[in-house]
Amino acid sequence: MTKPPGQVPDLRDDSGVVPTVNLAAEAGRSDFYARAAEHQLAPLWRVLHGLVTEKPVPRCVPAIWHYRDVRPFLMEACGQISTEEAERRVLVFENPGLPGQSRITQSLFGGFQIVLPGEIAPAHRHVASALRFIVEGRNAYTAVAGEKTMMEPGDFVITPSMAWHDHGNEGDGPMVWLDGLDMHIVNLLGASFREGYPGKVQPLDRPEGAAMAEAGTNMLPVDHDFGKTLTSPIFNYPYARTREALDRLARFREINAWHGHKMRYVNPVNGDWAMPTMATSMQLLPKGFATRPYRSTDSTVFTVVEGRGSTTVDGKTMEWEPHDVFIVPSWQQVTHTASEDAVLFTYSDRAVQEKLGLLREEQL
Ligand code: 1HN
Repeated sequence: MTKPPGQVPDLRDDSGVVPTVNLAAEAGRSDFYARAAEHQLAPLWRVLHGLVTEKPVPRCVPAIWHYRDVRPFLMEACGQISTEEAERRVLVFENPGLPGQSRITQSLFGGFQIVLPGEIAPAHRHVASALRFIVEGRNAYTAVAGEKTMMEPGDFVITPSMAWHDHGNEGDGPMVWLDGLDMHIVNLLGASFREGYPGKVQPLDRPEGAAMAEAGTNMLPVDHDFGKTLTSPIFNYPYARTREALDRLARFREINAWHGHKMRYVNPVNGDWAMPTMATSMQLLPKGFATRPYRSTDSTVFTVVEGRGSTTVDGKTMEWEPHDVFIVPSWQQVTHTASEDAVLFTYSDRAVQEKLGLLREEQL
């Protein structure tokens, strides 16, 4: 590449894209650029191809966090700060391509939260939606919009936008879960609000199991209005049921070459994803199974529920085992191989991309 002379800046944007303008002529335009900049005006032709790329240029990179490395830091965090002081004691997964931004992918947040026996994470609410995917521990609850649910490993739990939520550990061991949030999407749109509850916990005005009775049996009460929300009324999808569904599927159904046996979590009221912004799924990869190459525009967060195996993203291989968390960026070719029967939970921004007509995928 010919370097423009003097004070004219390098034309490559931070994705490495070079525009089509005649670099030799750029020097003669620098005075114009400088005067335009004083009026908050900038030439599109210097940035066009970096703004509108030929194909996705994800800022996030393939990455893996091994639970054996992360868990000691979670335990150490418990000695550093209480849940009360922290509000939420979470270690954030920072994608190495997006350091210092609390992003696990370009659009999503991911972190591991730890709650010790007797601790309460106080009630608050926010526009951002959250998912919890339980990693370790028992006898801890989350209360959401007046109803409590106990959480077990492998459960997928939803906190809808603006629902009051607090968590507590009534067991005798630490409770760890993966938090996934859409606040970067909310913030992009300038739509964030949050509030603390006036009190440590919210009042419980619905019995435990109410949501499951109303919406979790493939039937809905005829006299109930679920309102305008796009979030599933089921706020705990227990692992026992998910695992059984995958098992039953695997017994008779031909396996999908790109996904293994993969099921998505659905909102029983509208048939769409369980959450309006974050698509969530669980897949079973039988021992010895290797998927064919696949790519899609939704950068995806994976966590391993059971089993061992490896995932290759554009030629880079990551070996995984239970509770590891790894990332497959947008439009990068992925294959998975299971060395034991493996179960993987995923979340991504696919639910947003579908609603906006942006999602592309390719089965190779
Ligand atoms: C949050 O409210 C929770 O309620 C967890 O447990 C993680 C990360 C960022 C912002 C809010 C929770 C969060 C969070």
